[in-house]
Amino acid sequence: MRQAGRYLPEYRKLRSGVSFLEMCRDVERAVAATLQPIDLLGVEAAILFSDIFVPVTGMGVELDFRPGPVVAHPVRSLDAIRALRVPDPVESVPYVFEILRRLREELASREIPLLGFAGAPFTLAAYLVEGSGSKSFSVMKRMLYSEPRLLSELLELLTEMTVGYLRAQVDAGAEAVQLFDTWAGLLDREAYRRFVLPTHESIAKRLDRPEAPLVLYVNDGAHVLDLMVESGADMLSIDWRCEMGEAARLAGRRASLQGNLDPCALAAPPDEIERRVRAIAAAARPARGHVLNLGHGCLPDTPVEGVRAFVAAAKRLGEPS
Ligand code: 1CP
Repeated sequence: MRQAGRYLPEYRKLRSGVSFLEMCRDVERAVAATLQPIDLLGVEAAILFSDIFVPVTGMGVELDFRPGPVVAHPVRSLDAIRALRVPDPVESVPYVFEILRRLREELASREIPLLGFAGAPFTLAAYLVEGSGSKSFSVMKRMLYSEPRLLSELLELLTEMTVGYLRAQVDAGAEAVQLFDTWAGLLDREAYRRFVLPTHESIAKRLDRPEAPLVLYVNDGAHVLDLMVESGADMLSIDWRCEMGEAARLAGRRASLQGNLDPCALAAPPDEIERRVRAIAAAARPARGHVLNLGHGCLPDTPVEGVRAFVAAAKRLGEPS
């Protein structure tokens, strides 16, 4: 989840005077931003500071952040899709792998695991077709229903790119990788089965790095939890709307779970945060494994005190209540 970011005054200071993409390319600043939540909040894993759109810049797409991604020329035709390249990630975005190598050096002595990540093909396609974030992504959904083959071609290309990008992250030191499918939950089960599941299955199969587990997050995905299990991902990151007990029942021995406190619940008093953390952990007990986390990323107005209370409650989980 986005654990660095604008809710932290120290992040806003580090980010001042540069654009977001410049920050992602600046190895020193990106390493510092990754480490901030470890040092300031005591979280027990580090996630690479970058964005799901960084590798897309290497495909020949012109984009900017205002503050979310905005694509200069939305991709809506066969010609536009065929003009996209699947680059060698190490050549097109070398700084990502430099940041990972530097982080592994910094984190080794602290015994903090390092996560890499990528946007899932469907979510990247949604922004590329729509041109920016949207509530309903109706332009992308129009393509899905009126020109399904066009969308499939774009998804295949993005799947190819994502496999290479995640492999290169593991080779550079990522110890687990998380795939973020923020917008796949907009689809019904039939469309999800046709357009989303094959991309997850293909990535899980082709990543072929058994030493680095694949974590799959689908936002607003309560209606597709069983299809997330089908993907072959090692761990499912559960959206905050899902019932953890139900997820544990569906995943069985096939996948571990991560999640899933509502990030807005970080505004609650510390004892209420603790109560919720304990309820999530108890519901996850039957699961093959469980990593306590939020059920989506921190929002810019997240109270830092709430994040601290969450981390403290997590660390007290072994103790009696
Ligand atoms: O102005 C700023 O400083 C930029 C804010 C910001 C940050 C801190 C953006 C713009 N991206 C990020 C970092 C980021 N994004 C990480 C790094 C890990 C970390 O710092 O903890 C990760 C994993 C992401 C993932 C991401 N970006 C997703 C998938 C997960 C999710 O949150 O659903 C998505 C959809 C994006 C797109 C994006 N990038 C930034 C924003 C504001 C958005 C979403 C808004 C939109 O759709 O318009």
